[in-house]
Amino acid sequence: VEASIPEPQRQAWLKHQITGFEDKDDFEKQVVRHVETTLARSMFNCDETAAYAATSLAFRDRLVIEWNRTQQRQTFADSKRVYYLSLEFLMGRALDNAMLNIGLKDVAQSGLSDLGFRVEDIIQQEHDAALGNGGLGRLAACFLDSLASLNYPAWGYGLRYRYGIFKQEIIDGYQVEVPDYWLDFNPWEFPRHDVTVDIQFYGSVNKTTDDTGKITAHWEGGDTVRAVAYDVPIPGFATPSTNNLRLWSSKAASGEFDFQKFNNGDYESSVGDQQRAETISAVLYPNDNLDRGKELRLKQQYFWVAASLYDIVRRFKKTKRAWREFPDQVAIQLNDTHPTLAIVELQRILIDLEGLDWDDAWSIVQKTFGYTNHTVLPEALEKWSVGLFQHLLPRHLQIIYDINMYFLQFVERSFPQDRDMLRRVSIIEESQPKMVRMAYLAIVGSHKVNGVAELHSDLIRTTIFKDFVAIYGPDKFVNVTNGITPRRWLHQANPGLSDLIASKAGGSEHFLKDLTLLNKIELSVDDPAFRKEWAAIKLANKTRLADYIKATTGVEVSPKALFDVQVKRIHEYKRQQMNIFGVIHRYLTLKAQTPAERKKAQPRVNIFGGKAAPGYWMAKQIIHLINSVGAVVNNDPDIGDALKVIFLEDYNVSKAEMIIPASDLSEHISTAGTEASGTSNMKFVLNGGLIIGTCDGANIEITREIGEENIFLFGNLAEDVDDLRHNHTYGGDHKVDASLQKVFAAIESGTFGSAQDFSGMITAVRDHGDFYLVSDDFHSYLETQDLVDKVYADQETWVTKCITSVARMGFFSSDRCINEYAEEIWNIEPLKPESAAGISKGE
Ligand code: AZC
Repeated sequence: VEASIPEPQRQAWLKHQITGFEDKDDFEKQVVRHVETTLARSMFNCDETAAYAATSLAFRDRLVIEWNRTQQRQTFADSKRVYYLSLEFLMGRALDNAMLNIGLKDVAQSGLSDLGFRVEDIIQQEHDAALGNGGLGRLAACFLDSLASLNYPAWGYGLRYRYGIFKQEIIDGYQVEVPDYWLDFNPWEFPRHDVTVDIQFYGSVNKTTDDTGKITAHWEGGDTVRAVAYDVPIPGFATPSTNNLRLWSSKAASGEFDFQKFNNGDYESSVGDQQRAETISAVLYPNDNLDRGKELRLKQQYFWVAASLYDIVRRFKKTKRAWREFPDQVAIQLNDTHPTLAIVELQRILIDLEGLDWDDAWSIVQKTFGYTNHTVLPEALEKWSVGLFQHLLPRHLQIIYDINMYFLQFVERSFPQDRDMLRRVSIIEESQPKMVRMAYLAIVGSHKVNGVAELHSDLIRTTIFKDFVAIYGPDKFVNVTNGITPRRWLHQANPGLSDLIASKAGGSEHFLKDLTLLNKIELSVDDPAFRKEWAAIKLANKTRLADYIKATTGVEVSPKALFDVQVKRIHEYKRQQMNIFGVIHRYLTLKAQTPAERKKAQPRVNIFGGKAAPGYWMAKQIIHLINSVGAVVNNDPDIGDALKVIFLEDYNVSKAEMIIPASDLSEHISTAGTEASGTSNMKFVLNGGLIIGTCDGANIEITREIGEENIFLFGNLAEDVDDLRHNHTYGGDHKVDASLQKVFAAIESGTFGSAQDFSGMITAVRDHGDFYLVSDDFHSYLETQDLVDKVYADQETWVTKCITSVARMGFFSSDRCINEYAEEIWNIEPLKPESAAGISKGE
């Protein structure tokens, strides 16, 4: 490519190589330039918003230079790339992350200070990029950070929603949803109006036969919608590698509105096509762990998958390789079943458009894809009705039927005696109406299927995908335990602790790239000076959160109290209801005590945060109860500092960065076997908090790593859940724990407002089978909370547990996790820039 440019031109270009700022002076110059020229402002009207914009643009300039180089390097190297397809990327803020990953935050800090700003205030100006619901979307964001930091040639592909996850307001104790319009000013995206793909929907299929008798399918007619690429640079930490996240936005293929209709006075429908097309990427579906089967969602999925595959195939074809080499150049990871149509789409491209034989094409497809499952909850497993498919994607339905036919023939040959097997594993569920089971399609079309923590991977092998293990053998099903990026979740969120750890773990930030180096701090566990600093950092983080609580809720909490935090999406399986029942129990106990006894109690602040899906009635009831309990408890003069109950509005990534470092105890208390992994459990422990939790998800591996003396486990085990549930319904009367009955009695007597408002939560436990085993686990939960109080009273023991736990958390870096994917599933190698030693002081 380079050779095609004449020498004089090349010289002219090379003479003017752009460089980013390197020092403070340079940084200030760039900020001033952006304020004055890009933003058309001056020092007289540069407010914090403008200072944020200009700072971001100065950093963006640096990023873009490395981003271009990285892309060129990857193109020249022409080695295998991985494409991470995710309908959600919960990125949070970008500026702080860019400053730290590039290693120039201190430069920005002093530069901004010269110009009259505080870097913390500037960072706060940024709107979160909230293109995700919860764990699944945040995992994708952590993965992008690791992929870039480890120099893997990798692209993310997603949708550019105009509205991310809604903003939550709490009004009179109820959740109210407000749209999150976040694109007003977003310096982190680059529209690529020249990178577009036209995507087809509806229409019909015609088949033609050529002279040789070969049949070809043609998908014709229907609607076309245009996908436009928006690229977001993803900086690696302490490396120049900067990867690309490509998000697709939808618009009308024709581009203009209908003049004919306009002239005829039909103003509204003249822009109708435009609006209909733009609807596809307009909003993120706000459900976490729930599949609603809405047509627009399937449209989103195909739109995004087809655009991404077109892009990937286009890039591959430029290399002029033979098709059979495709899997040597391309690995595609499916983040849950949302992108499963990519399997069908690639098969369609290969057989309908590129003329390959079915078998050759299918072998390429299977080698290309890997599928990650994130849940065993039946209500979250995607199914689409055959009728909807037939209407929207008629050719894809035919291909799915063919995939299924060949698959079932294979199963029948292997298991001739098990007739029922065919019905059980068929990609088409013979229900009324017939449904396409997306998880089964994803398994059949991939070479590896993984769960996200050991227990979860065991569960998928032995329950929901059991038959497929029999069919394909055990090697296809692997575990890759989730991880988190220590850059955002320690270095960025908790700079005080990060610096303290750096001082003990080799004196540099290198531990952020090799998190196992954390173990060095265990040598200092008895060092009084270290312990004192440790405690001071936690207190400072708690004080900052207490100030925030005061500012946003008006409630005064003491930073000396035990901060007990449960922040995550509100879901019955995550059991926030059990937590608030426990809080009520604590309140009733305190009320029954004398003032002298109350004085001796361990003061607690119970902090909740999280969004309920707008249509999830029970989750909304839980939010309402938490707020109602808070309103009573926080204003009860008998109680004072002994107990406070806080609901923090609009939990998101940037709030998590403040809340997590301030916790003493966090709750990960799902019914055993329901939480696939959890990732905030890892974040809390990494920030020096302890966990109260069930034997579920990654809690189990956290326990193995940090030692069972450092975690408060309670409750029934996954293996007993089925029997317990069965007993609730069929085992005679279901006995509700006595202390839980007292809690119910208090709610029903109107202690927290109208009893009727909360009757659903009570009857679910008492009368409707208690599916999530709240009653079964309640006693052991309370006992364990009492133990927490006792241990916390002895601060020396507590701090020892915290330091020891952090020291042993090295395993949970998303770097380890990504390396496992790279080796076991993708078969890709890092592509090191010449100067990987890099642009940061980190290495
Ligand atoms: C979540 C799981 O509930 C959570 O346990 C896990 O840590 C996370 O994925 C990342 O793997 N799942 C989802 O958010 N959604 C679905 C559909 O599984």
